[in-house]
Amino acid sequence: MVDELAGKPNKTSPSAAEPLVAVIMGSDSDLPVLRPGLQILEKLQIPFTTRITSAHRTPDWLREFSKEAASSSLRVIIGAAGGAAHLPGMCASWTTLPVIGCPVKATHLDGVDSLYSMTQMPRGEPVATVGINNSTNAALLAVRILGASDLEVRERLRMWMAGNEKEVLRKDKVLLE
Ligand code: RP5
Repeated sequence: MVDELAGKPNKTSPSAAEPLVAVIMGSDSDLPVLRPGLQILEKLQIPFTTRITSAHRTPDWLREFSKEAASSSLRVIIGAAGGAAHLPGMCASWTTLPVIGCPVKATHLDGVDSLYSMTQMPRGEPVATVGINNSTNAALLAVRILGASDLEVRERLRMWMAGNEKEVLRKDKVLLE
């Protein structure tokens, strides 16, 4: 699956000289779950980077990445992992940037293990956790964080939400026909 990453929104998205969001994951097997979120970031023109930073297979790399993140262009980190998903929690302990956890359904426990690993972070190092496999909400939360200090991003998000509203109302009318 690593080949699939090549030339895709891996490393840095095409429009992104300076990524604002990092989407880090425990394994390339998490990538399919992350695709919808990456598409949202692309649609809303948020420069992002994707990296594989396994907490247990490449702990030194995760530490290095997390420690350097705040002094780079990055403003938000999305951390996705399955199983005993300590990736975003460990990342949060090494950075002051906001960390969003995206639990991945990867084991016989259907992602509940990952959800609890992220949402049950002990006090001190928060991980803002979204629903299991919900990379869409992880991306949208990242956009909202960026939008809090960027009017243009906020406006793009507002238009995206207005588009959703229009679409649901259109479907509602279709049901009546
Ligand atoms: C976690 O273990 C990864 O985030 C992934 O969700 C899960 C399985 O990883 P692979 O065995 O597919 O690499 O670390």
